[in-house]
Amino acid sequence: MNPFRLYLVTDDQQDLETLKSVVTEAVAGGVTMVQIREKHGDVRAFIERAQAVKAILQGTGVPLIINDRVDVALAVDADGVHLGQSDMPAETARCLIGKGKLLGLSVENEQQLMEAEALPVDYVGLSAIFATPTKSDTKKEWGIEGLRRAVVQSSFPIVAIGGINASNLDDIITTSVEGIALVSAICHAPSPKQAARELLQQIEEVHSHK
Ligand code: TZP
Ligand code: MG
Repeated sequence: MNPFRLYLVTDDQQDLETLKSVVTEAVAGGVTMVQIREKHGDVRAFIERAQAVKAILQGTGVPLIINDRVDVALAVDADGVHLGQSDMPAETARCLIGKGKLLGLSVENEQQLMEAEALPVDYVGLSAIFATPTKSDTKKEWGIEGLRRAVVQSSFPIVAIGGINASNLDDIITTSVEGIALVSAICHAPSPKQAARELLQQIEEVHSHK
């Protein structure tokens, strides 16, 4: 099973109890990977939240990815790390986490996408496909055509992120992208379980017509 298919990225504005219930429901709904993304709290809170999510994912086969921080990933023995362009260099992160862990990198333009080809990463996150209130400092919108070109160009699996929801998912999937990552479409849904389940069904539906 492709682990990138439906990739949940958590909302750091949600408190610990909400985070736990969102992740529990999203996994029940079928998400294939979970990234803990913390932008505002301290490192202790980050570790506490990562440990709580790790406990939920234990035994499910759903990998746990830590955003930005290799130290937190090592501290909780996560399955991988997702780096931004201003985080630790990918080569350094790979040395620290070892070969058996997943390493992802966000790319914000064509230059970074090309440079990633030489890096020891497992997948690339294309940021951002569409403008989104969840992340206000995105530099570029790849759009559907930009995503399509990137999928052809890159030798790595591509994960699309930014403004993705049920209304634009069909267009995203027809680009043959390996995965989609979402925050609000799952974390802010009335039922994260139902949202994940419906998104997954929609993805499978589009694939079955290709
Ligand atoms: N990186 C690029 S856009 C984004 C991140 C973390 C946020 C995506 O959130 P949403 O709510 O799925 O648009
Ligand atoms: Mg980051």
